[in-house]
Amino acid sequence: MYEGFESQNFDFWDTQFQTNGTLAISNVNPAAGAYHMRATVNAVAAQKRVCLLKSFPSAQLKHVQAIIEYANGDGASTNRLTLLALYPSTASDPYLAIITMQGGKLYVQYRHSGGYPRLDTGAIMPPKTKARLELSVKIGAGTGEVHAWLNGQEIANITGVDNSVDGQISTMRTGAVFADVDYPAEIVDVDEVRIEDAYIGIPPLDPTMRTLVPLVIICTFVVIGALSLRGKKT
Ligand SMILES: [Ca+2]
Repeated sequence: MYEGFESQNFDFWDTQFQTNGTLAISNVNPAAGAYHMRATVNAVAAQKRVCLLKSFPSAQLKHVQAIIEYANGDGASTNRLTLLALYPSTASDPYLAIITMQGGKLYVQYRHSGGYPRLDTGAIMPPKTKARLELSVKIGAGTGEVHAWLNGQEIANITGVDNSVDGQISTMRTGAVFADVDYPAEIVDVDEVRIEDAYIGIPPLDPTMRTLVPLVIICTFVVIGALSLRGKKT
């Protein structure tokens, strides 16, 4: 499944969370095409959830990716901003895996054996910079896996995961999936969302544009050809 927001609506998505913030279609600096999603997070002392949720048929293995940019960050670095997440079918809030930015660094937190261990990936995702984030979860009772990538580089490779207690993978979320109580005002831009059954690496940008452009070129030549034929007859 692919979503590039070129339809200028949220029809692709199942749920919009706008707790202490707003979601909008924006044409300011998209990653590809002309439009993207902009989550604006308000500077209030409360938890924030300003994100989109997509459901899909439950699966043992799922891979999601998006091109994401955040504007400000949190200088104090004590507050977390979750940008990409996969959830199970039997519980709506406890996640299977999330990619979280804190103080410009990326962390992966995941369901494992009744808890939620947190991995410091050591990877840096600076503000005002587009980053392709990818997250992959495989369900298993001790054979599960969690992987994450930043701009094509694998930053988390976690195996031996016990994450089967909550059921299969059935939804994903992106945007400001979660921001802590004291997280400051923020803007999160999301484009080029892909939900796949396996790792696909870095695909070309905006497949809708790639089919449109050759079509426009072909049509232009047909029209020019028709006009020149008409010109010869007279
Ligand atoms: Ca787009």
